[in-house]
Amino acid sequence: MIPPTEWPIGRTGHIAIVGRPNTGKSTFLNTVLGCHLAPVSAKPQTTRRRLLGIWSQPGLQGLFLDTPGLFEGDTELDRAMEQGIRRSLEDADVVLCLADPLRESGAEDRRVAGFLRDAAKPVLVGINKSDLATPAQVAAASAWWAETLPDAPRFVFSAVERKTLDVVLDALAKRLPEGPFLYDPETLTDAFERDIGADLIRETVLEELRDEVPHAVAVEIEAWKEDDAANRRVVRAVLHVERPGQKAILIGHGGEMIKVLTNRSREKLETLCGMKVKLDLYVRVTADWRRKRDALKTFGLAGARRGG
Ligand SMILES: Nc1nc2c(ncn2[C@@H]2O[C@H](COP(=O)(O)OP(=O)(O)OP(=O)(O)O)[C@@H](O)[C@H]2O)c(=O)[nH]1
Ligand SMILES: [Mg+2]
Repeated sequence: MIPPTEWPIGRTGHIAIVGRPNTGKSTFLNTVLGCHLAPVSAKPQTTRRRLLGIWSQPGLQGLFLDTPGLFEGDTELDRAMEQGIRRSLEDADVVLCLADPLRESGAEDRRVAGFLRDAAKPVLVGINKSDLATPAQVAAASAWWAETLPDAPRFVFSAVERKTLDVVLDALAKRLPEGPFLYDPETLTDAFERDIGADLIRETVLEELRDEVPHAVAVEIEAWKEDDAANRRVVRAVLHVERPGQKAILIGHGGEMIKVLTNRSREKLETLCGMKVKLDLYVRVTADWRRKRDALKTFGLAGARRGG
């Protein structure tokens, strides 16, 4: 820990990462920080709450805010996610809007652009996934954003390849104001370890289950404590689902699925915590939790929370 009086002065500010679902926002954050902090999956709507990632360099502290993908939904959860995006845009000194050239730009990107116009913050557009996209796809995405947000410079890169990110990172850094660092330069986030753990368990659910089921799952950590004698972390988490049928799918035939979820999640938690983890997962039905504000608060998906 470096004491606050010794934190350097330099360019310091918030960078909101926004875009429609699945454009690579969380992947970008993880690559910049060099660690698996934010949940990532091939399914849309992976991120549900904003996450602060602190990128400290000599003379520079970029406070990245990873946000949920913007889409139009009708549940309390969808509204809470949208609120998280708006709050992040309010807090931002500069915005990185990520686009996915593999999918045609359309209504969702138009909505993102509307949010950005309302926020009236400096915007850079990142055309991501350049390792997968054809030159024609990159050109089409670039042309669409040039027409939609003519003042926003565009950058092409791949969020899975760190070396391609330097140009956009430089451009973001230049747009941050001068000031004292806001966080200890040795820390990567202000999120609680148990919240990151909950998100990694949910990431595992997204990886292992198909269709709509993973979207009906919320992870609540009931216990997260040290077992000093055994030098390990003891974690008990509940997977809340909305209906009994989903509970049966999560448990699986003869308990096969819950075993897979427990083993894969445990590996991730052990990497996160740097120690052995004893993990117990339970499945509980909390009917229609995505429509209930109280449930969202209990699960840390709405209301006051850390994150920049
Ligand atoms: N090949 C390749 N895959 C990428 C790249 N960026 C992201 N991905 C993949 O795209 C998928 C979505 O990535 P995420 O980082 O979860 O996307 P997101 O924008 O945070 O998604 P939401 O949280 O749902 O809004 C994952 O399968 C990533 O591995 C990239 O530059 N190249
Ligand atoms: Mg994400």
